[in-house]
Amino acid sequence: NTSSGSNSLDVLIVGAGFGGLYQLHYLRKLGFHCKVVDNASELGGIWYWNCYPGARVDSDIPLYEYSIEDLYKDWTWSERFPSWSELRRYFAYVDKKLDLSKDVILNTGVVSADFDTKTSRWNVHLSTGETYDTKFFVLCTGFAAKRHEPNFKGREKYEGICHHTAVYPQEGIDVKGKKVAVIGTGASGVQCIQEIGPEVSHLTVLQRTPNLCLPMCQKKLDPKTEATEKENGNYQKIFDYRRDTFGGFHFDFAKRDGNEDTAEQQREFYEKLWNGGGFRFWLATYQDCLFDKSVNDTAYAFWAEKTRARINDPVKKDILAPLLEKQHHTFGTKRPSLEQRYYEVYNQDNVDVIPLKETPIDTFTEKGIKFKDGKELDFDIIILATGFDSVTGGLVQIDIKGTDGVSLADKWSKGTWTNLGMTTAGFPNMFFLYGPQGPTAFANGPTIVELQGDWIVRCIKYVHEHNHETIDATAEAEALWTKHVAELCDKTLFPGTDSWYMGANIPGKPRESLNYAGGIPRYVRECREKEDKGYEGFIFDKSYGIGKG
Ligand code: NA7
Repeated sequence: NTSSGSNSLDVLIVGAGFGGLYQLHYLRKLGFHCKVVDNASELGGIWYWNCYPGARVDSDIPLYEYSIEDLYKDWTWSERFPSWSELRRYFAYVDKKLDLSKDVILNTGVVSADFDTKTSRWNVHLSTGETYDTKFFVLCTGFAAKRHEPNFKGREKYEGICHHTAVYPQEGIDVKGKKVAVIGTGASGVQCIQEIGPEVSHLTVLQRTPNLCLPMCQKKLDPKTEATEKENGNYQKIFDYRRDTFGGFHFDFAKRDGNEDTAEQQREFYEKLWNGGGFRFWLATYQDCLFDKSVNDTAYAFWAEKTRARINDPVKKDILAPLLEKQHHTFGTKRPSLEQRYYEVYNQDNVDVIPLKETPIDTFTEKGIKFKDGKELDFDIIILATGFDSVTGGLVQIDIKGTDGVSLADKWSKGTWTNLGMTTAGFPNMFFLYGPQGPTAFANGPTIVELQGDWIVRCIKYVHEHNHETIDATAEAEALWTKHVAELCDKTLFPGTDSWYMGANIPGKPRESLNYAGGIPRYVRECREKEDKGYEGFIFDKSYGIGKG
């Protein structure tokens, strides 16, 4: 225990989602005095905020849950891809089992933090005006903690209801019989559109880029079957296996290239992946699909054929699922979303789609939106499904100052620098997970927060047991890791697509690979190697000038 007063901690953790609660549980078990701080009024992280109609997870059960403490044994999911409300109930269940809430400070934001070079401790300032001092500072803010609300002209004039999906009212909005616009067709837009389409009087979807959606193949789960699966050890097998696959799923890329198969074999293979549902068509496909454009083209053409067949109107068909010759981006280099009845919704007479690249928004008006072609549409409700300042936004929105007084936002203003995707030089005893330069983008949260979480917990334990005051990444190691992440990405097709993986969804954000593209097993091995060499690439008890020898 390194803390001394009531506001003195060993570890302050930001975020009460999967990542933060995992840290709390294991660090507390080791005897550390910890608190989690979160803006929300309940546990759940992303699942607290994202309660828009149809919000649900896109990883199959039991991938998307904790593998620890036999929690799975007494919890039964009702659907293969659970909704936000079921995930919220899951968090309440985990809370009860692990007795977490007593160490969670809710309804409270972390506003700023600065490292005191005299005491080698972090001072963390909360929205309540309180300050905590802590030896370790662990940011578990997730990859989507800062929403992106584009600066639409005239937004303030609009008098109807307008919400971003990430701050959708907890009590919901009655959309029945209303004229609604949804801007954005990422995962949030797709889920919301397919849910409200059948309820509203009119829905207008404003699409900038088509989403290359895959069939979710949702199904209700039978509790008896699940109980048998658990008894047979199949949940545990999946938990073990997810750590060994590229993306943390219970399937992996095929160990062959696309052109090893004939066109007929390819088709048969794609059909199988397609019918399996979920991300199989993305992450269990040919191993070179995200590397070789000619192979990727075969996947795209298959996707377009399948999808176009579901859309009746020829104009909507071209907007939503363009042919290969007119594709906006290669398949899988933007995260595909899983859909249930998304394309069928567009066959309803009351649902329109406007392609924003051809018909851009001019301004919001008092009653709706005016387009550059002069058309004006009135809406009772406008839903902004415009995504997030992903991966780094949640970290840099907190004013964190390191050893030389430079803020994290300034350090990363022209590009992100990390060592192992969990630390950054000049910010000693500070860790983050499910963030930049880790295997965040393809994978699912629980898998990553357990793997990175274990590394962080072991590192904190090591620092403590070896009586070190601080651990800090070296600038050299960080430069090497950052280069390594860029090189891995450059071999793939990802750099060619504007996506949040590349920071390209936010105006002015540096374009770079925010994601480690080497897959989970390689990532874990690389982190473990540094650890086994006594934390190679890190420096202990560095002198930071003032107050130190
Ligand atoms: P995404 O996937 O980033 O989607 C945001 C959507 O909003 C996307 O279609 C964007 O179009 C669109 N967008 C963004 N800015 C604008 C402006 N200025 N005008 C019009 N349209 C815009 O966020 P989600 O919330 O859907 O999903 C985030 C992740 O959460 C998802 O990947 C899952 O992992 C879970 P664009 O494609 O950039 O042209």
